[in-house]
Amino acid sequence: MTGAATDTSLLVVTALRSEYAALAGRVPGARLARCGMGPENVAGWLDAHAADGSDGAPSAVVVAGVAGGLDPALRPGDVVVASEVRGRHGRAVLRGGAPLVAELRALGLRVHHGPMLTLDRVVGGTDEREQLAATGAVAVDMESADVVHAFARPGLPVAVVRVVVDTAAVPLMRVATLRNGAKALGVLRRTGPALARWAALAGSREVVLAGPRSFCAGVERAIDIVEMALQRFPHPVYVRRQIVHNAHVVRDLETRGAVFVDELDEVPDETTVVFSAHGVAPAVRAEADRRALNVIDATCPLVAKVHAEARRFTGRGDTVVLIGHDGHDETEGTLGEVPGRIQLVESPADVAQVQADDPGRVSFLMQTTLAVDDAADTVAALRQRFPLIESSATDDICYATTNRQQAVRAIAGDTDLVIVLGSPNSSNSLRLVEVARRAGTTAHLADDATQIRPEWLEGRPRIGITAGASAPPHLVDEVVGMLQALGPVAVTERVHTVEEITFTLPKGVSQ
Ligand code: 2E4
Ligand code: SF4
Repeated sequence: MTGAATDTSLLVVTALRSEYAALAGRVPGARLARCGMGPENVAGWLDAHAADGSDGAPSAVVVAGVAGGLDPALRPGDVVVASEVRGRHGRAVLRGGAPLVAELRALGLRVHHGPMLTLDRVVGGTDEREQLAATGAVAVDMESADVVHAFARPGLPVAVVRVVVDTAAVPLMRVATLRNGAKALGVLRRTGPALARWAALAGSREVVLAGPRSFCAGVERAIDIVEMALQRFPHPVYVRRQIVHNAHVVRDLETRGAVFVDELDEVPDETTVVFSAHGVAPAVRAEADRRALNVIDATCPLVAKVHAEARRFTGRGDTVVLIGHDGHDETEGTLGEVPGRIQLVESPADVAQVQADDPGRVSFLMQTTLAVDDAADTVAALRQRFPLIESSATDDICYATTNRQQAVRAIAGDTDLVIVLGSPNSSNSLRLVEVARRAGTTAHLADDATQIRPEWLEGRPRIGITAGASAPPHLVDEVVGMLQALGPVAVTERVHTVEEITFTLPKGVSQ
């Protein structure tokens, strides 16, 4: 149970008098402390108010105050929630702070989640800031790592929240710093209630992982293709559309030299372009040929199968219906296979609009990532109107979509909340949320742990987790790690189906 929800004994540790004043009376139910500035004062405070619990054991600890910005993206007034602290005791990862990021962003604050560095001095010049930023630290303070070290124990949630005062662009000792100091303290004041809401999450939970979840064979192949293209061909390697609909996958490949574009007119001549897993219309291939681009096709073979059916059905003169979502990359590619010859229906209500010259010669295709139950309703409506309608011998909704939906349905009934990891433009991830909700559970989509709102978790001790076919598995581990940092967690996995499918790579990269 999330037992600490009402009797929270959150300890908020501040260093400066002004930080203390900013939060006094603004963190409901919390005990506020002032440890003084710098490691020596922290050590003295720890001795006097032992972190061993003799002063009253806290159920959660937040180190809160102001900081100096290192990452050039930071501006005065931005909030940093530390993903880890680095100091004289080494490095401590703070997984439990992630929901604070979501909560503070919901207040309209600019929030960064990254490593915080603790030094025993104030960082001065631009050069030093640049050197420290190069280590990956986003901000610097003088107390956090020491306080975190003193309170490090399993199951005790600890977070660090700092508001940026000075940056490389606006260093200390400028008149502007006074203004920015006041601004930062104003922001710090606003964080108070969120700190209390976060601390109320301390407690034990059960986690049920749905199996299968996360990457399918088509996504693994598509990512492998981009990675191999990055190894084999000059940079940048262009990718038309998101290789798969996941922000983490795209960002990771961007850092390694991939450039994502919407259309081929953004791709320079004589360069390499990868087509995304969702498939492309023949007109796009023709354009790439005409431009003599080095094309590598990452279309999933199961999407390519639907394109082949589109050619076969239209080729024999059928009226062809595609069940899919308007505007989706895959739908666009399949419709473009035989332009003007395929009619899109999104739901049973659309079936009445289908125009067929010969009702005895109608066939249908499907987008590979539909909700199986929704699609069945639309197929039933089509069959009612066209009793002789045909489809391919094998399902168009792919094995990975079907398996993930069955697996999430299997855990939904035994959980109070299902978290689906995936990006908002990922059709199959969105369908997992819908399937879980239809099974009677609260369900939310999150790109990663920093999008999980404390209110989702409140009063919900049994948490199901799954991930869309385009969401990397490490995101699931990070959410489990976040929950473990909030209290004891019993993790089980319920495997509905074991997947063994793999796809071979296309010629352009495999030789
Ligand atoms: C290609 C086909 O189609 P969806 O939006 O679910 O794509 P995503 O990239 O999220 O998942 C992989 C994928 C790719 C699914 N079907
Ligand atoms: Fe291919 Fe299915 Fe994965 Fe889409 S979800 S990439 S169709 S295996």
